[in-house]
Amino acid sequence: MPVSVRRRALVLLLALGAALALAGAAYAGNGGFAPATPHSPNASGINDSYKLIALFTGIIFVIVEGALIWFIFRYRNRGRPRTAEGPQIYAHTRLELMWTAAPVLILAVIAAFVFYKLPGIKNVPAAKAQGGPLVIRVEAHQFYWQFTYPDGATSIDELHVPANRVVRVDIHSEDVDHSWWVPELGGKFDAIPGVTNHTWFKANRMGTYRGQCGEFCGVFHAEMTARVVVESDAAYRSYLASVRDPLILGGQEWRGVCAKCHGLSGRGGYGPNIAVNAVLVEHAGLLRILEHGQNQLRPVSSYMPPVGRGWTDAQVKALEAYLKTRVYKGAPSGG
Ligand code: HEC
Ligand SMILES: [Cu+2]
Repeated sequence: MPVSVRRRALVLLLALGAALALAGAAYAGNGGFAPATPHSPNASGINDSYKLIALFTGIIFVIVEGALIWFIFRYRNRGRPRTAEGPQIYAHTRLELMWTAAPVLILAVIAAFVFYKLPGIKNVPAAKAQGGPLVIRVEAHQFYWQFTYPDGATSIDELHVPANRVVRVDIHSEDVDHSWWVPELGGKFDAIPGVTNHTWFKANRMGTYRGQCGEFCGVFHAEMTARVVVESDAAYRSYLASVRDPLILGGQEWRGVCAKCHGLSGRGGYGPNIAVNAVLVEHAGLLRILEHGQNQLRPVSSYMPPVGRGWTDAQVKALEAYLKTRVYKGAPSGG
């Protein structure tokens, strides 16, 4: 191949590569370069800090890369021999002072701004007028989120809260490390066994906010999505009443916990077909699997975690009610 053709092919390849690399960003929201639009004061604080840092780094990027390109053209070779020495320039005191002081000033501005914003991001507001924050216990499990409300009700993978209410989120893990993250409602917080982390939010707009486990936690990590549904006070209260119904809660448990591995109808997927397995309707056996997992196949090629560790009686009963009526397809034993 002649050199010019080879060079053109290289340029074309690089352009294609760049187009591919940027395509994903272009299709994402916000042009893919900015964080999700915040809908909670703490998320706004994070977003403001991001913007300030992006402003400085953006300006520095343009200046440095602009100078680089300018120098490449302005001082190009022009047929001089490779060994020709350029002019030796040194000691421009004012310039040297400027490029020493400017970065120090920029870093000081960024640090001051972030420390000024930090309390508003980190500290849970007292919310005295609302009778204190609404406290939600978030439990991370392989591979679902469990939410416990102040009245003891639980829901799986879907958290409901009233709009404009300060919500304190207490984050735990029952097995391995996970990470709680709903970008529109604030930062990312690790869920670590034996440790309780706290964050908060106050959603200023009704709607559904999507979250995702932010820490690789096993085979079905990608299925560990959360939805935060922000709604009116009345809708929130009726939701709390609805998950008291064992079939509603049981359905959430089936879809959010078991079906991710065993398939929606229980006919198998990553886990075996269990639709006809009598363990589903046998209290002691089911309880043992929920608490200890199930790993009999040797060598262990597939793994069932102890998915029901820490479940309350009401939760186990709800699952049993659902399994009995909606999942189990075995012949009735007739006693
Ligand atoms: C992370 C994937 C995963 C999840 C989640 C999961 N299972 Fe399993 N399950 C498995 C695998 C894999 C096996 C086979 C394990 C083995 O025997 O080695 C299994 C086995 C079983 C068995 C067969 C037990 C036996 O002795 O034949 C039952 C019943 C069962 N699971 C029920 C459930 C129920 C109920 C849930 C929800 C509460 C659930 N599983 C959640 C992966 C999963
Ligand atoms: Cu996880």
